[in-house]
Amino acid sequence: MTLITDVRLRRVLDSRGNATVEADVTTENGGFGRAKAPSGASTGEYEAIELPVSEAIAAGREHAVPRLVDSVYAGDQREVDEALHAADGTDDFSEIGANTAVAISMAAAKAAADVLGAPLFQHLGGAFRGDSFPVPLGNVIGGGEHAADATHIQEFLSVPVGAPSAEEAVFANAAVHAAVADLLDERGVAAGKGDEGAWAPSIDDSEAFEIADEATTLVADEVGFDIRVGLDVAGAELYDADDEVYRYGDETRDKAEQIDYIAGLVDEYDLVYVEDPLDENDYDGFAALTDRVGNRTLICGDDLFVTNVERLTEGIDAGAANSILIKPNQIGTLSDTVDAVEQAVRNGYEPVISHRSGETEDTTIAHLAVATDAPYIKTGAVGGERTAKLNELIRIEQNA
Ligand code: 2PG
Ligand code: MG
Repeated sequence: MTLITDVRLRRVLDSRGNATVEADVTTENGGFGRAKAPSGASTGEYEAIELPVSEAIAAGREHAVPRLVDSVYAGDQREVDEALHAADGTDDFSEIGANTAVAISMAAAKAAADVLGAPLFQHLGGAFRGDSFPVPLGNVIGGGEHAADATHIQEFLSVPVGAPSAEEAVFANAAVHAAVADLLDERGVAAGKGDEGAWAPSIDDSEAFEIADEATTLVADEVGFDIRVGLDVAGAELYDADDEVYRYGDETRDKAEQIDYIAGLVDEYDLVYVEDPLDENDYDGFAALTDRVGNRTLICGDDLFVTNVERLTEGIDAGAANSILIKPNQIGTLSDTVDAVEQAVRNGYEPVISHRSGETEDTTIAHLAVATDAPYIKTGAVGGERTAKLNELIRIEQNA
């Protein structure tokens, strides 16, 4: 009843003004799903390959569409995703592009949900979920690859761990974002915004810590629940492999110093979450840091694991990290994405469903986070392509 009858691919805009792939999947009985691929800036070395959009669309039309139309059921997500793998024939989607693959994979899921008359999260496995909701990680100050002349650490995140509902958590992050603006203003610091809508002032990381700490404390007092600070260090972007040091402008830290530095920050700022504190090849470093502070904070692998079950399994064996960032376009299909979530949960790793710095109004990740009962979702604090997901989370919470 969900046989795919048509797949259309087109070029549309993303939040950075770049082209991205949009897929429309139509099924018999009038099912329709539309999805768009996001795009990273601080991409991991081991991610599935994003092809230039025109190439990805041409290859998708030539190889993937004929395998799907009139032969695959949109409701059988594994069959859809196997067809995408077969159409591609490589292990990193370098033939049809992970951007085309992920857009079709997500659009098929939406078309199947449409035929069934169910919300996407239910179709994706949410029928037996409890009533907990993912806590949104809101990027409030940032730099790195997402903004020029701003902080070295890529993201300072507001984490409303004590929020009684997704709705209150979403508004708390927006309030922290506004409080940061006031604090910057008081200090006479001008700031534009980075790719994800976070403030991107030209201040050093220590000042950003002070401001993030103060803003979260101020808002926590106002709203009456706990809001903590988290980070995405994006360590691979700071790492200079030739000299084996992490570069923070003129300052450098070797591996041992980097581990000490991060462990010190966890204690000083009571950090609840630290993503990619070390380079994407450094399983040992991740393991050493997890051993030191993993009992009191999440150490999350993004570029380290790239939503890839094999890399995650290597990390589990090494004791590296205790959390994984989950980005469907890093691996190319929803089936591979859910496999990574399940492998994480089986091994006590917390999955964090995430946006990319280049986004669209697509809301699939909000449904994925709810469907998989993920404890966290990282999808910004403000900005239309970010609020699309946050508002969808509020609607899902209210069964609207
Ligand atoms: C990250 C992401 C999203 P990008 O590093 O976690 O915040 O950034 O999409 O640029 O990889
Ligand atoms: Mg990251």
